[in-house]
Amino acid sequence: MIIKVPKRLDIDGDAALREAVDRIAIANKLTRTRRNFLRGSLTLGGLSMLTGCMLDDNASVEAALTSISRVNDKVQGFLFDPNRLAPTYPESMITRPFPFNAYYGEDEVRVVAEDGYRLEVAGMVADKRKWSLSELRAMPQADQVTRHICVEGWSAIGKWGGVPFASFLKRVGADTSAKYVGFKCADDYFTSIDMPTALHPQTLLALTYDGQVLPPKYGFPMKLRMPTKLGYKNPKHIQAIFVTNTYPGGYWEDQGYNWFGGS
Ligand SMILES: Nc1nc2c(c(=O)[nH]1)N[C@H]1C(S)=C(S)[C@@H](COP(=O)(O)O)O[C@H]1N2
Ligand SMILES: [Mo]
Repeated sequence: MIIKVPKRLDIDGDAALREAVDRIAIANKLTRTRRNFLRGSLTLGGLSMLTGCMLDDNASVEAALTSISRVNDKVQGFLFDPNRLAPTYPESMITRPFPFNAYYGEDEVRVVAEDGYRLEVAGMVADKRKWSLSELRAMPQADQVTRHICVEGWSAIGKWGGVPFASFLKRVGADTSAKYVGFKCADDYFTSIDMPTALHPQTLLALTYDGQVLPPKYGFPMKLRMPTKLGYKNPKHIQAIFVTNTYPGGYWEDQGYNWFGGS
């Protein structure tokens, strides 16, 4: 299965976290992956009844599964509560060292040079000016100590600081009635999120980790940090941000991970 809720997570005595994990588990039940979907409850016959099409070739099976998966994203978007906050923790609970993860090993971490770096902003925004890091650092900053949960079965508490993403979107004049915000990264990673999560008060355009400039392994020059979403939805090394109504998918999402990926 693709969305795994880590079983070894120590959630005793943390009711808010337990609830968040339960909500992810519920979302997961609603959103079976393509392979599980075929292996699991529904037969191809049942699927063709649901979609009203004859599923006699691979392309139409794929199309039917994609349309069902997109419906499940909508259900999860509906369940998402834009006012509910993810749990926060005291600094004494920060996991040290905080784990590194990417689709490559730590010896291949992308090192982006600060000189000449400019964040690109595109799509449905009024102001497409590029941003230097010092301009981003001059905006009001916030920080959070929250838990990162990776579908590979680990979780860790970390401290990130940066620009609340809602204020950044406001500043660039983003059309917040658009459906998606997409991210292109300096490695070959890319992902996208729903607008309500982009505007969530804990969604942070993170420039620091544990009070220091974000180190390369955690995504220099910036990552989008969302404690309401699983690890793979949190892009590191962001190069470009775009606002769109066209579904942008993502690196793992295009390989079957659930697109909403959150609680
Ligand atoms: N650019 C980029 N962002 C990425 C990834 C990646 O491979 N490349 N991996 C994702 C996954 S699966 C996880 S769990 C987190 C890991 O972040 P960390 O190294 O800060 O723990 O980054 C996410 N964002
Ligand atoms: Mo992950």
